Amino acid sequence: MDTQLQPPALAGLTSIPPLSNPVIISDLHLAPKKPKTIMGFVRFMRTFAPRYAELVILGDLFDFWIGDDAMEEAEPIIALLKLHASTGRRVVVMPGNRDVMLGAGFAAAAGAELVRDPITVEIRGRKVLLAHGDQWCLRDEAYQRFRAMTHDPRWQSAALSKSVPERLALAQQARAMSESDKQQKSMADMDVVESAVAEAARDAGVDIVIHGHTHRPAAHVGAAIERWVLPDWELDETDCAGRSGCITFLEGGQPQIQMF
Ligand SMILES: [Mn+2]
Repeated sequence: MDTQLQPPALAGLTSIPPLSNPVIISDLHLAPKKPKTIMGFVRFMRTFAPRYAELVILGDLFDFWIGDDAMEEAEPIIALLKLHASTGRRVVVMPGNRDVMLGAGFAAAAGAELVRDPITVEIRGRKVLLAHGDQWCLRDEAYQRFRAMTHDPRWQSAALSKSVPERLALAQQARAMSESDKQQKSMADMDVVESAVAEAARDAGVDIVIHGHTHRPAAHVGAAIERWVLPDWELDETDCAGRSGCITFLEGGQPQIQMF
């Protein structure tokens, strides 16, 4: 089998070396139709990311990803990541739901460490569970069935064996379905189930979880398990002022959300 077409679900690392001073982002949803968000990411990569030893992307960097054999459109973004990695900084990428098909070919091109979702990582001496977050949106049963399908290595292999135009058509279909679906669901339906996050944290032996996906940036720190939610990036919508941000860490491992 062409290694580039290895099912992405089997391609990610299950453990990585500790992170000394990471900046974490997620949910940029980069796509050609989002020029301002792309420019925001370019600025971030030139001015902000270089202050940190590691760049960690917790899913949905891209609005869609149909396979590592069709990444021409993303070349400028991949080149930015590769340049960053070439300066001795680490780039860690976890696939999300939109870009669940990010695989070993992408990771090699970007100079990135591709990781599984979720993964336990030591950050500034503290063990942290990192995840995209959609696995805990358990109130949406239809979505969880769809998620199980798209994370199945056999489904992924079958999808990757289709032609690029076929895959593009399927991705557009899935996208349209999810958009019409979303309009019928409440915000609560689409948020994570706290007890499921806490259970995953306990299983991993950690007391802190960082995830994205829900677009509801917040620090939930009252309970036994701290849950930090990353901001999404949206600089193109005309009906909002635009938002983007990240999570970084103080010495001792205390996270902080930064919006910009
Ligand atoms: Mn997502």
